[in-house]
Amino acid sequence: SSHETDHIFRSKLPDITISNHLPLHAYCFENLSDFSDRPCLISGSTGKTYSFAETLLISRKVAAGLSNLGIKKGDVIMTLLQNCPEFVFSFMGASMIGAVTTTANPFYTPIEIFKQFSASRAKLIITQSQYVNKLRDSDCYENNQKPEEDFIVITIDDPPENCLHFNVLVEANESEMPTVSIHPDDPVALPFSSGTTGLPKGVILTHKSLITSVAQQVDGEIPNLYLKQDDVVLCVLPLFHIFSLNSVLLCSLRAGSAVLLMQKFEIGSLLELIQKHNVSVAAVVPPLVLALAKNPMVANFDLSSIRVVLSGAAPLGKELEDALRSRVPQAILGQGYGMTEAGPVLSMCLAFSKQPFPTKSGSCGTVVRNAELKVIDPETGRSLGYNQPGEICIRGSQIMKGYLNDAEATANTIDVEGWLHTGDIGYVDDDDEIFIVDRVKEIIKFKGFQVPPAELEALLVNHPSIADAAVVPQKDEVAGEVPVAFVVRSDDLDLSEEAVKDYIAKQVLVQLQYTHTSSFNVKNDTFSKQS
Ligand code: AYL
Repeated sequence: SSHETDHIFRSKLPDITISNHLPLHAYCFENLSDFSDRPCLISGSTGKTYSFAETLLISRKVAAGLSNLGIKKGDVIMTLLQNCPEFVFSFMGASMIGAVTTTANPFYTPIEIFKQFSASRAKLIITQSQYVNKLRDSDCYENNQKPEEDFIVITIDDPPENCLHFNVLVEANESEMPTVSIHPDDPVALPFSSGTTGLPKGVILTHKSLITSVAQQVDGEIPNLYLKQDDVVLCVLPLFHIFSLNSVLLCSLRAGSAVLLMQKFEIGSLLELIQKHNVSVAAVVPPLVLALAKNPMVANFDLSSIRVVLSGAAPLGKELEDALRSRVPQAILGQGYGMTEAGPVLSMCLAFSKQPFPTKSGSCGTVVRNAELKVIDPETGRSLGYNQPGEICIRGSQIMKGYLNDAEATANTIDVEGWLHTGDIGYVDDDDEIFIVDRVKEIIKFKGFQVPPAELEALLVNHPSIADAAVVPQKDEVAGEVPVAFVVRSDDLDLSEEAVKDYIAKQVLVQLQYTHTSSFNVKNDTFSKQS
């Protein structure tokens, strides 16, 4: 598979100059003077709005505040937050002092949080008071796993004992922010992902990778994802996941669009907020498309402000896309295809462009500009041409620097020529549109979230009465996929299914609470009637 014979796919849009020499915060706020008084962040629950100028100022104060608490360049902070303005101030503030944010799911169990916290060596956690108990859970500290160093806990609401209020950050004097020199290859975000195999690992995303990815979407004369200053972009997908962090938050900050923050997904308040704030761009995952397409409540609301629906993180069926189209006929529907390790966006629908191209339903878009994509035969590694399915590989400045402290996993994912191997099987059609048809990696996608089978298998075989276990995906109408475990009992022939479920539920997040309501409703309201 000599690279001279590689068939390389590229965007239909020309390459652009990307300011990826800047630090991420400087890039995001680079054009701020054009729209400094426009709304930047809107809190869905309180209606409170922060302008771009206010968002920048508060982020600077938080940067100074973090520095006052001893956070230095290269240090890691953890956000354990639902979507809220403080998430944005924390992430941008950390970037300003060269610190790195690892974003964790607040619905995680104490053990899962602890694993990410200790692997990332975070020095400070910013969270909500309701989650502080999870940080004190002693179960995690078995086997001498107790954190070596003390860590600071900050809450955005009334702080429990031994925690600080977020105000200590916001009240800092921004002029006391230290000047740090940031290199484009310095890390700025550390999301966790299991990639193509094994357990969750820290994914090192640098200033250069995130800037490149954002620019590939929203920069240039003809942006691939055209966001305008009068757009209101829905941020209901969690910011701890790279889809929302990158394609919603960072892209909107760069483009000058307002971000409507929703703490959690609930169909009624979602529809109300779309109508009230005239949401024009909605980033969604397939289970949310299902709710919007099928929930009867949708008929009672005016969704005519929506001009773009961007679905990503899991396959979107053609039927579902068509069902949504009948609900929002004025909107352009399309997909983005990403992977945390890829920075994250590999491809984006070209109907979202400032000069829209015709696109097909079911496609994941076209490879982003300033990047190379190839499709290889998984057996031979040989690169394939149009319409031939194989493993999708991507190369460009947007991809991760590597996995944290895991050179082996990094080398297994990014080859010596710089190609990142996704573990996804797809093809590129005659119009340069990408279609994903299968997956060769060990990952289950539950509502767009990763469920690493290796993690569940490791927990299962740890049970004294389980000799062996295998976890596989099963198709599910609402969640896309759900994990199913096959278990071999060792001695205890009475070991019940319920006991195994309880044992797992104590250790890992089993059902994501904020999507639970919706799947429940959708099941009851529509499937029984319509299918
Ligand atoms: P991770 N269609 C099918 N599968 C998809 C799609 C899609 N549109 N998008 C992601 N996947 C699967 O790290 C695929 O298997 O990132 C991929 O390797 O949690 C895996 O999910 C990666 O899972 C965007 C749009 C980010 C999407 C994303 C993806 C974030 C998911 C930004 O604009």
